[in-house]
Amino acid sequence: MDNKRAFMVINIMMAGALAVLMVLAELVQTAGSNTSAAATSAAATTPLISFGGSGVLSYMPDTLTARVGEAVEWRGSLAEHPLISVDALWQRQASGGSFFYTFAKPGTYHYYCQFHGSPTGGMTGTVVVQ
Ligand SMILES: [Cu+2]
Repeated sequence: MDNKRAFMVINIMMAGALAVLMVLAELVQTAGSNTSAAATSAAATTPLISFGGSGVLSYMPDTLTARVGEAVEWRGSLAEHPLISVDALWQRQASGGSFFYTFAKPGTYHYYCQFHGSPTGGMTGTVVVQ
């Protein structure tokens, strides 16, 4: 095989490999979008706020939208981060790893960590109920 022919063979092989890669990338993308769609619908059924992981003094997400009559879950160490409602809907919840609250009326509800926040700042969060 001369150099010219060898070069052509390599080119054809590269084109084939590229086509395979493009098909694989499309498959991965499709699988990825299916996974995120499933995660989105799961999040829609269980509004979740997590907090206090790895020394992070914030709530994730810091603003959550929920529906009237839907239970919202706060998941984290309530002993290290007692949860206080600014509107006095609930007070310190020091037991267990989760706190659930169902909002009965639409509105904007603010809350904070007793140790690392206050009604006006620090470790705070908001639930918007529609
Ligand atoms: Cu805290």
